[in-house]
Amino acid sequence: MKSSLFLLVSFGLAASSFAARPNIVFIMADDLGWADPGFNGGDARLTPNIDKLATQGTRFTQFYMTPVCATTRAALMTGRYPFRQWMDWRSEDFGKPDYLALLGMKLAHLPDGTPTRRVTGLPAEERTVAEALKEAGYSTALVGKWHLGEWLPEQLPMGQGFDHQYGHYAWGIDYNNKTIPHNAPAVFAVYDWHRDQKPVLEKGYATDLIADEAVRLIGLESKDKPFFHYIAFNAIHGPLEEIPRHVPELAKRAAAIKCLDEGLGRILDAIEKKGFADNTLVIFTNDNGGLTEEVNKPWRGTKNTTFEGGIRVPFIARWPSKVKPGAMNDAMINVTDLLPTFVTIAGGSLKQKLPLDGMDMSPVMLEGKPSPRDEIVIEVAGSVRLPTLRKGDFKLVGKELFNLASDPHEKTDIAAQHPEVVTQMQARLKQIAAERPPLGGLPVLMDPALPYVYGRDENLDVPDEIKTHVDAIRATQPKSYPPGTYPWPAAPKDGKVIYTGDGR
Ligand SMILES: [Ca+2]
Repeated sequence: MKSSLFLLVSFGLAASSFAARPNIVFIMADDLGWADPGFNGGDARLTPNIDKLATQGTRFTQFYMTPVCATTRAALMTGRYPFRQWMDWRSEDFGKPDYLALLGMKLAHLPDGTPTRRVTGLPAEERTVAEALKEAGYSTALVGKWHLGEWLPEQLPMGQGFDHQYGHYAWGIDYNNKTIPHNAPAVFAVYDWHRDQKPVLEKGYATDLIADEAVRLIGLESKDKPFFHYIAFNAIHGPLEEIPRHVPELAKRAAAIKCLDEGLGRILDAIEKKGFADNTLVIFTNDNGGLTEEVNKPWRGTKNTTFEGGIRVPFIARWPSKVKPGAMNDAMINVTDLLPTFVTIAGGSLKQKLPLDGMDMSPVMLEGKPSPRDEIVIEVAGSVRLPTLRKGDFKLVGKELFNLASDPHEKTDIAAQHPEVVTQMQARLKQIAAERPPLGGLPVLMDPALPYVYGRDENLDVPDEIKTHVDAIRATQPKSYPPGTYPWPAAPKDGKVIYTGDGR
């Protein structure tokens, strides 16, 4: 009696104060290919830490992100499909004439006639995973890339539930000089490196700095309060550069992967040293497929397509004694499922005004239960990519139908053999697309059209050293482009996109 009471009490204590509220460290790479980690056939010399993590946790082999950076981040933050906030469009697309033309829109102009970008971002009324975890008593931090709005304070990380912010707001930073070509309407450098939403001029390689900050923040945490750290490496998004410490052994892309892996290793060491490892859910994944089919082998497609190679990503979850080590699990999971899963694991509330598309996958991750999901809405009409729906084993990509059970590499279009399936899936996509809200007039314009620094308020008072830094970079940039040509890849057409540069 005495011993069973003791057991009950000690188990109850463990459940409520410790295991029930793990820290969550969510680490995401950018534009990594499916086949880049050693465990998926990549060069194992580049990814020893990623591969080691895989042996300590479960690899979820049917985890779906979205085809591009911003859409994945919107779905991750909200647990909702990105078309619901027009987040299937990226903020920078509203400064690109060729993208705007797809919406029947033209470039906006300031009163003085200067062409500029219409401001978009994740709407403030969305409840983010950071807000939900904060409500549940977690401290929250974003380290790295945001890409859900780069101008209005309410759309920046600290307006969306993060106690702390470090890194960049927009799509793809120069790893060393921390500027981004501001493609609205032309390409000029804008400074995009911030700590707690103040611009900071820092030397160093972005991947190393992101890892440094992640390590520093882990060092500041205690066992008294659970934490959610979202670590969004910009690696291995372009522009890729030579890394002095890896020259001449590694080419640019391989070096970027190696540095990412080194950063991950340092973060895991910090978690271990601080004694957090047993009570921390660590996830490593990637935001969308790589730029070429070669790096996404064996899947068809690339980033910015809805084929498997564009959306199916490596995903490892480690939580000692909770998530099975060294295992593989092919349960179907979507990025929208992360918010309800994290909030459930954290003992938080899923009651919210805006309905979730995501489902709680904690029974899948922790108990090996089957996935409750048999459908993923990948794209709907109004996106620049093909409307795409996964339903059971079937996947409709535009007009083509595939059976992923018998044809996982999407080689054979079977639409003609299954007209009734196509009709049903098209009807479902049409029904969901009707839930897309009106875009509205997007009346807020980026003013000035070419800021020194992203962040409307930050740009009001830019330190001179940053202005000098940006001016020096702009002096090296082209002043104009031939009429009708753009310094970014053309908008996707008929589901196809060709990457010629750094993966915008
Ligand atoms: Ca990306």
